[in-house]
Amino acid sequence: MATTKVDPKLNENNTAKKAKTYQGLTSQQLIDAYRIMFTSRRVDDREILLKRQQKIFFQISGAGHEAIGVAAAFALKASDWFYPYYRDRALCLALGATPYEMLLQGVGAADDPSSGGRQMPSHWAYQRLNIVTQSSPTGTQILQAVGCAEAGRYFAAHPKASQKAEGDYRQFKDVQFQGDEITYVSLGDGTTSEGEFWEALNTASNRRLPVMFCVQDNEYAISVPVEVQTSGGNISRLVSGFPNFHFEEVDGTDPVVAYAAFKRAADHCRAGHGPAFVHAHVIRPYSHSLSDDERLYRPDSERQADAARDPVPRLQMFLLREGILDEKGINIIEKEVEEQLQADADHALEALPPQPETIYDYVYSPNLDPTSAQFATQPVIAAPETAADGKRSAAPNKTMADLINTTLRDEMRRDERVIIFGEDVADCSREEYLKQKLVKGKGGVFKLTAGLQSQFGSDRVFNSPIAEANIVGRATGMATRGLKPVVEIQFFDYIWPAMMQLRDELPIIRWRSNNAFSAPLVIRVAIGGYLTGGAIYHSQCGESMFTHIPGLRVVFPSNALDAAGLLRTAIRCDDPVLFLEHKRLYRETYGRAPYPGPNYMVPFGKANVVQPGTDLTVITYGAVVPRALQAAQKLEREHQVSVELIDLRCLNPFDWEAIAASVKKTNRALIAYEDSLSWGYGAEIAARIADKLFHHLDAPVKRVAATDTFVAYQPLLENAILPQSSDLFRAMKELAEF
Ligand SMILES: Cc1ncc(C[n+]2csc(CCOP(=O)(O)OP(=O)(O)O)c2C)c(N)n1
Ligand SMILES: [Mg+2]
Repeated sequence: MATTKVDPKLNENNTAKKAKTYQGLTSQQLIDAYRIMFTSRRVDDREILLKRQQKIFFQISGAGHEAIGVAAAFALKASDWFYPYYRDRALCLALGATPYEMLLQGVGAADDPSSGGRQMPSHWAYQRLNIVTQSSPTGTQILQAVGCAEAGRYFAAHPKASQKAEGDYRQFKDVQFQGDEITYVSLGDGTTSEGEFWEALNTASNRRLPVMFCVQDNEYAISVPVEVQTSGGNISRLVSGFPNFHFEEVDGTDPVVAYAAFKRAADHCRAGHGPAFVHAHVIRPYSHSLSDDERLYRPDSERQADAARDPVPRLQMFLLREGILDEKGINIIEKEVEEQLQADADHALEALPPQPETIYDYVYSPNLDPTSAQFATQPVIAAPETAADGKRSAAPNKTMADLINTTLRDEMRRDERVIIFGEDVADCSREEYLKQKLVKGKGGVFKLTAGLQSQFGSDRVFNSPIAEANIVGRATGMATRGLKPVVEIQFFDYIWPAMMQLRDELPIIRWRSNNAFSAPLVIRVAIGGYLTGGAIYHSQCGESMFTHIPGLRVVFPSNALDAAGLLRTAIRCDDPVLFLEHKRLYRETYGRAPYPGPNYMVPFGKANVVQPGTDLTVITYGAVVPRALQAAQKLEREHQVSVELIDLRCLNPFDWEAIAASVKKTNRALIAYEDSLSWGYGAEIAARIADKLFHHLDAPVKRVAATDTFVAYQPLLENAILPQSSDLFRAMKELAEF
């Protein structure tokens, strides 16, 4: 970017002192800056025109934020990583995105490199420029940027982990990293009100991560002024206590001043001292977006004061004053920009839209299908051992908890990209206690990760703050870079702070970027009740809220062997997976199994027929499986009713073929699940059976589930609320007799 010679045609008088630089910026860089800033403003103006002509469908501008974007881009390197927000048009242009590409997103073209027509304009994603796909929710990018920085640091410490490997997600995940890279993340002043912003500052500070936060403070969040958002009206004052940060508060309408600030900030990050926080005061000369009219809440006086600080004319005056450009030179640049933009707009308006039949592309990985035979392997059980006394003992049965732990261990050994974090998952954060053998270590509140930190080190297994969005957001950023985080949410009941990341980010990254980015990772979650005393906040289910999210695989094993096989598939596959582990099943006698070896996998979307039958079909999963089995066996014993019991194992995708084949045979279907009845997982299955198998049914499709309440503490109430074996028995009997 940095050329020193100024084109003579742009400045005939050539009054600039050639060698002079401005905070390190050469005359030519300042001319480049002007060209980019002017282009940025004119792309906005062009989009506004096109929107008014109804040729594009949305517009949000970067006006007033041009100087800060150019300054940041000039101070950073192409190999750094970028999580910009919608006002960062000038940043993206300065990094190498083109106006034509931006206009392609405006018209929603198939060739729009950011999203293939799936996202609004100014939702940047340029794979070649390390500009990671951005979305609309304010602030969701910030924790991901922290995770991105963590991934860079991890790969620098474990360079071999970046190597490609055949046969799993790594085959399709290129890893690039630089030892001294910086992750830039920007946001508006209003967005600092989001909790995730504070979670990100906390972790970046605590881990001394090379994250450059840029708050672009235009004093408004749509119509809400900064003093309403931020106590005291100045975010710099509030964040100043975070350790390890370098802080800058600058006039973000002056590219020279802003550049100097970014340079100092970048030096701090690159030297490994920690994150930086650049608070840039900017203006918003246009309304929030074309859907907003700022005259409703801002008087003319305020808008005129902003206009006096407009970065584009300001830089123009600076260039003239310094003799870097003359008026003719300015005119040449502006004319070139306008002509090119006209051509770009004409060209973009002719671009082809995406075809409707492509809507399902990239909901999931197009490369690796976790339902395929590649993920179906047989258990390899160790041969019986012969003891000294000649007695032969078979491989011992293991609990679900044991086999999950073993699977994690196997996969961490096999794949150095696998890292584990979450609440209490480490053996001991104060690792000197472990080293001195003063403590044994915890390894999870249910001990599922016990021993992993001790075996694989504290940079591969570590505790997170109690902040679920932090866990999922960071993991998403890491997975985008190619790591395979296997994170834990301690209780399903506490997953909700992560819901924004889980609904609006993680599962959509591939789809919204038209396959340019992806974040395959695993979220293990302890779920479910039947705990006797678990009460409301340690017993909930709620899986249907997640099976309703396209792009997210949802798995729910009922026994040790399936848990091992499905977890391995989850780790090796190329999609994000919510792996639900029923707490009651962790150490249950039911469903124990010998260690199936380090390559045992169960494909997703394949049900297990727990017992075949002819009279009715029961479709269930999780902790209801053993309860339904008990009921079915009793029904067989007492009433000679033969029940076919199907354990779905995987809820998204689910095994419709197994259900259909069974219902066609038995002509009766009962869906049993632990979650509350209404709008639950069984509703979808029941609707599909009614829709697709109507002519095969001899009885109405039935459901057994929890009451439409929460799960109570007192065991008498818990028993009444959750579906019991006796409830299942009664429902099966009624259905058989219908
Ligand atoms: C989580 C969330 N809540 C609300 C919105 C709607 N919204 C979009 S932009 C915006 C204001 C953001 O203000 P600020 O962070 O100051 O950025 P600016 O637009 O001023 O640059 C709001 C409320 C959103 N996109 N996401
Ligand atoms: Mg703002």
